[in-house]
Amino acid sequence: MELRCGIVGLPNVGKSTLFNALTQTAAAEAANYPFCTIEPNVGRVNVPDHRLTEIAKIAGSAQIIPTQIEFVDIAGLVRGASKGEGLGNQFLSHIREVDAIIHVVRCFEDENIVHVEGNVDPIRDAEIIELELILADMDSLEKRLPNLEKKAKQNKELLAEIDLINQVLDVLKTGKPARTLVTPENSKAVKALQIITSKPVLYAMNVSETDVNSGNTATQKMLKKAADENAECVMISAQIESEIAALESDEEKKEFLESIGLTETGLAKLIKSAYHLLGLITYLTVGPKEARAWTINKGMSAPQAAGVIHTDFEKGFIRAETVAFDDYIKYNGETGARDAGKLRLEGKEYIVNDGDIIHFRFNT
Ligand SMILES: Nc1nc2c(ncn2[C@@H]2O[C@H](COP(=O)(O)OP(=O)(O)OP(=O)(O)O)[C@@H](O)[C@H]2O)c(=O)[nH]1
Ligand SMILES: [Mg+2]
Repeated sequence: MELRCGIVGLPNVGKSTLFNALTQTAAAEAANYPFCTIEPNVGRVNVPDHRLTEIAKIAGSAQIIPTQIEFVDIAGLVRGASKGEGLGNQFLSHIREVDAIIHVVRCFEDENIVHVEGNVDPIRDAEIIELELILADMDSLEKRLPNLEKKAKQNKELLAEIDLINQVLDVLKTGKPARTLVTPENSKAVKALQIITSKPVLYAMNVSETDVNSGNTATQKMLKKAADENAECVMISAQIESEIAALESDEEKKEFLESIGLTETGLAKLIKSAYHLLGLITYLTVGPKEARAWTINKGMSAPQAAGVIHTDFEKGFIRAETVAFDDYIKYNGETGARDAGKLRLEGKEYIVNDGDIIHFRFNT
């Protein structure tokens, strides 16, 4: 289960700078002219998790395997994109299948960096992007309808999909994103429509180095907007992130962060937010061969969590031998935890917690 995030925003707001820093590659060209990114860039990064290092040390694991997160960087969207303005619209297809949208808004002043709308105003910018995404979704759904209606004459099962599309279109026509209509009951069906505004959104406010701790008037406004929408919002400095990415060792990175009054990288912040936004948690497995992290949905039962490793684990599930991370550390590993009565034998009904260290027993 790999988490995928698509990065959207106006041109020149710092999407590629952020993407580069996140993926620590120079694959996506970042440059001071709008539409610098033409092809979408896909990058995968390891999800930093200090717990893995700690349990690997105790268990003497030969290898550490973190979970990964994928970022897709596309060209900036502009006002009128849905009518063919700019380049961004044609790349929206690259983010139809992501799990979440990272919407980068510019909250930094810099007269040397062209702002396509003339001045810094993240609320206006966010509304432009949202409207373009709504129009793109409407266009995509309306195009599908005639064909579906034709097929539905033979295949009545398609009627439900048509009905859902019409419901979504009604919402989009009022200028609201499709996510406002998503419920636990319809979420799967809506997801299958592969539209963009149904996906949860995380705003990344790109600020200058000097504002990264306390923000500015633009970030205050954005925070309020995000709160009103129940969206996640993080403050990040793409510039700082790229400086951090250029540093070699973790030690240097930590020192640099501390010197500017930060405790974690923007990447860590973004990932935390994305996990929170999507209701994801991590459980761990450990042994002499490897210490490994697995991403699952919060609320998954032990067999479902086992199924993320292998479907056989789910089918043949017997029990989950579980130690909480804190106990694992406190009692110096599995044996110590067992002796202290902290190794639990959990059954089919067990709901996995974040940081559980699990050994699955199963039949094949
Ligand atoms: N001062 C300042 N400049 C930044 C910051 N983030 C990005 N820039 C600069 O802004 C310019 C555009 O950055 P990109 O990352 O290419 O922007 P983009 O959003 O990917 O733009 P498109 O690909 O054209 O949509 C580059 O010259 C960056 O160096 C920042 O936090 N502060
Ligand atoms: Mg770019």
